[in-house]
Amino acid sequence: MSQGLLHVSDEVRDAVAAGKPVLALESTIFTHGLPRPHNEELALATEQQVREAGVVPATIGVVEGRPTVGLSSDEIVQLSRDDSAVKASLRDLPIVAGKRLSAGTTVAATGYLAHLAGVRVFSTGGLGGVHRGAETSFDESADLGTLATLPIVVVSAGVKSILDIGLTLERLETLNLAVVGYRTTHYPGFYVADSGYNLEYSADSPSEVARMAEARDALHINSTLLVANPVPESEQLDPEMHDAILAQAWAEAENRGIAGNDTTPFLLDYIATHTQGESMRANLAAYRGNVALGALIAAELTGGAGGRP
Ligand code: PSU
Ligand code: MN
Repeated sequence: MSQGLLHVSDEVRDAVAAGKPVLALESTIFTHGLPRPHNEELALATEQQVREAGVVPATIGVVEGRPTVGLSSDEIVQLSRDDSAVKASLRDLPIVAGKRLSAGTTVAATGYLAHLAGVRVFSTGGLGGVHRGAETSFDESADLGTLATLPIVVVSAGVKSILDIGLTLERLETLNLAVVGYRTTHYPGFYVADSGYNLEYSADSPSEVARMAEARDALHINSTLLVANPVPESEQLDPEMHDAILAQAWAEAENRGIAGNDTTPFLLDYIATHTQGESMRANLAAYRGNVALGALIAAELTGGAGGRP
């Protein structure tokens, strides 16, 4: 289907129309988040994981200017290998479309396109948030403001500890973004199960999350329900190692005078390099867990895997 510019694959369109469960997945994770060839392996394995759960995967990105909900395997491979693919947040979509560029979509852009296509649940790794020093840099991800306008469910493993987690949680409150921990009231810190910050509420099952989303919709509240799903403790980055490496990474960034938009890639690269792959392992485990939970929530919201009888 093409509703004008937006392309929705036949499989996703048919599943949405039939009330079958669909799970949205982002593409920045494989265009910009992970090194090759892990990136395309992960993207394809994730689609397979969703299918095995009886849910239709809707990987979302921009292919040669065309925003697409339900990328084909070939398109996923193409984007994964494309050096010229850019990272597109919501504000970039018209520009990349006009310029016929290919792009990985951020949480903001992916959530927006998912909602346009009628997809209600979206699993990602880590959300964007408020950067340290934002009180002078104003650097806050557009993910937050955008999710405040989208009545969907987003499952993440929290935000990375390179962000200012306390300020991020404050902004979520200001923006009316509800956050529930999945079986925990400890807000997860992406690489680690517990960031040290607490949440007011937890949800104990996919059906409880679905009830909250249905109540939100019944009340015409148009903001995302965020589900914070911790990486399993057995697969987290050792918290002591995590804290030590993060402190070193910050010190090194300051030493080298790294600032602004270069800070995040530098810190992530430093953490990856100095944990001998442990952070990557935790990253992948967190993502896998979010995809599994998102599939269960999508199934609950449509009356079970395979859709309503
Ligand atoms: N967090 C991560 N890794 C990522 C991202 C977030 O741990 O790759 C990506 C997501 O796509 C998120 C985006 O939506 O970065 C946020 O970027 P920005 O801060 O530029 O809005
Ligand atoms: Mn930013």
